[in-house]
Amino acid sequence: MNFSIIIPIYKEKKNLIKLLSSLTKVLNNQINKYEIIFVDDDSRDGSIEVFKKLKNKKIKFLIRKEKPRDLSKSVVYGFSKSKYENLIVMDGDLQHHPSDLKKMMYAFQKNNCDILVGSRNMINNERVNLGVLRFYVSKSLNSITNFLFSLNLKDPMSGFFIIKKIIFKKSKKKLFLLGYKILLDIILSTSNKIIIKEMFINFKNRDKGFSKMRLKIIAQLVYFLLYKFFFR
Ligand SMILES: Nc1nc2c(ncn2[C@@H]2O[C@H](COP(=O)(O)OP(=O)(O)OP(=O)(O)O)[C@@H](O)[C@H]2O)c(=O)[nH]1
Ligand SMILES: [Mg+2]
Repeated sequence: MNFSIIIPIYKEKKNLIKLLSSLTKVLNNQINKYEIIFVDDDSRDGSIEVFKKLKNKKIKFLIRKEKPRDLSKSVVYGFSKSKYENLIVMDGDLQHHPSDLKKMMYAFQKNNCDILVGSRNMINNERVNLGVLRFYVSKSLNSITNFLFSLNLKDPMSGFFIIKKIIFKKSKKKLFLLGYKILLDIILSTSNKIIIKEMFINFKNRDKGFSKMRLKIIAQLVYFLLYKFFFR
């Protein structure tokens, strides 16, 4: 199997070297047809310098100049530049660990699913590693989402997943494309019946850099859920 790994980043310079080294280690041991595409929303924090020094042709660094910056649009931009048939999305701040990727790629292949979601464990606050308030807000939004759209997903808001490119292409016209929830956006925008599997992943606190999660992002999510509920 072949994979394009899309990593949206905004001011993540402090995490890039560590991420690249653990990610390439996992991938080189696992598959030979892969590429890693970083989509930087014009961070201007020196991230580009990290990539200029690399001589690995499998790693691409794209700068998205469009304003305002947006995570979903960055991911889709990365998708549009990808060359392989299976797409992986993960965060660039090491909260999603490359070691989980190995298990996820294996499960994706074995189950022959359309989407494999790396789910944070929302049953137990300790394991999921979110702050208490954020944990309960996320958990409530998950329940509301499952109820509104008749889904049964443990973590529909996850930013760590593998998807067949064909499924993304079929959903493309209907995408809402705003904010953080590109996985849910794709799931709600495809009219075909798709096979989704979930797998628990480790999710740890961010060590370096800073969170871009803001109240605005939650507001965008509520707007997105309402829009999809009424106009899907
Ligand atoms: N291209 C792009 N990437 C973004 C944008 N906002 C966040 N990101 C990246 O998307 C990933 C997730 O963003 P985070 O800020 O870590 O969000 P989060 O993981 O939900 O929040 P924390 O748990 O607080 O870190 C990281 O790799 C960010 O650098 C954006 O507007 N554009
Ligand atoms: Mg993060």
